[in-house]
Amino acid sequence: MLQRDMSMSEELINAIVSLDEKRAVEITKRRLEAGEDPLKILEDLTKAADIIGEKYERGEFFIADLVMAGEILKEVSDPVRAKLKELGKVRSPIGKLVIGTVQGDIHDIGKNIVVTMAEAAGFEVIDLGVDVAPEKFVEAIREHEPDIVGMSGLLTLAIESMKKTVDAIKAAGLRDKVKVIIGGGRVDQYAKEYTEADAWTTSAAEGVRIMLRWMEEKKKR
Ligand code: B12
Repeated sequence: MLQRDMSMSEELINAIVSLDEKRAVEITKRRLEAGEDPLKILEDLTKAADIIGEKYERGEFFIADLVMAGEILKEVSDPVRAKLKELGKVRSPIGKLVIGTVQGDIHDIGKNIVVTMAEAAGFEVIDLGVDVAPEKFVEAIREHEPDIVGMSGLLTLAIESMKKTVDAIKAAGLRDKVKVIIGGGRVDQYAKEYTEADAWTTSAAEGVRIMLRWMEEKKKR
C-alpha cells in the first residue's frame, strides 16, 4: 500500500514538473476517486512547486514555464480544495482568518494552499486575493472581525508591504484585536521582528498548527 501511494505521489509530482497538465489532472482525479486524503495530494503539489521554483532559480525554467506551472497547480488544486471543503462541512468554524497576498505581490499559489488547509482545519477564511493594499486589510478586519490576519508574500519587497500593513492595523487601533502571521518564501525571524508580526513560517502546515494553537489559547482566556 505504502509503495503504491509513493508511486502515485511521484507520478503526480513528475507530471506537474514536466508541465503535463492533462496527465496531472487525470492522476489527481484518480487519486480523489480512490478516496485518498486530499491533504496528501496537497503535500505533493507543494513538493512539485518547490522543484519548479528550484528549476527556475537554476535557469532551467523561464517565466513562461512558471506561468504554465502556476496554471497546472491551480487546475489540480481546485478539485482537491473542493474535496476538502466537502469533508470540512460538518465542522462549525473554530476561528476566523482574513488572508491576502500583500501589496505589490501577485504570487498566490502558496496562499491558496494555506486557505485550503485552514478551511480543512475548520477556519472560516476570508481571502482578499493578491496585491492587497494595507487599507483593504484594515477594512476587512473592521468588517469581518477575524481572530487572525495572514499575510503572504514571495518578493523581497513584500516584507516592506507587510510592515506597512501592520502599521496601518496599529494606526486603526485594531492591532490588539488580531494575531498576525506572515508567510511565503522570503519571510524569516528578521522579517517577523521588522514587521512586528506575531509569527512567521514558510510552511502552510506549520502555519495552520500555529493558528490552531492561538485559537486554543484564546478559548482558555
Ligand atoms: C510560480 C512563480 C511565479 C508565478 C506566480 C503564479 C502565481 N499565481 O502565484 C509568476 C510567473 C506569475 C511569477 C511572477 C513573478 N515572479 Co515569481 N516565482 C514563482 C516561483 C517559481 C514559485 C512560487 C511558488 O508558487 N512556490 C510554491 C508555493 C507553494 O510556495 P510558497 O508560496 O512559499 O508558499 C508556501 C509557504 O511559504 C507557506 N505560505 C505562503 N504564504 C503564506 C501565508 C501565511 C499566512 C502562511 C501561514 C503560510 C504561507 O505556505 C505554502 C505551502 O507550504 C518562485 C520561486 C520560489 N522558490 O519561491 C518565484 C519568485 C518568487 N518570483 C520571483 C520574481 C522576481 C518574479 C517576478 C518579479 C518576475 C518578473 N520579472 O516579472 C514576477 C513578480 C510579479 C509580482 N508583482 O508579484 C523571485 C522573487 C525574488 C525576490 N527576492 O524578490 C522568485 C523567488 C524567483 C527567483 N529565484 O528569482 N512568479
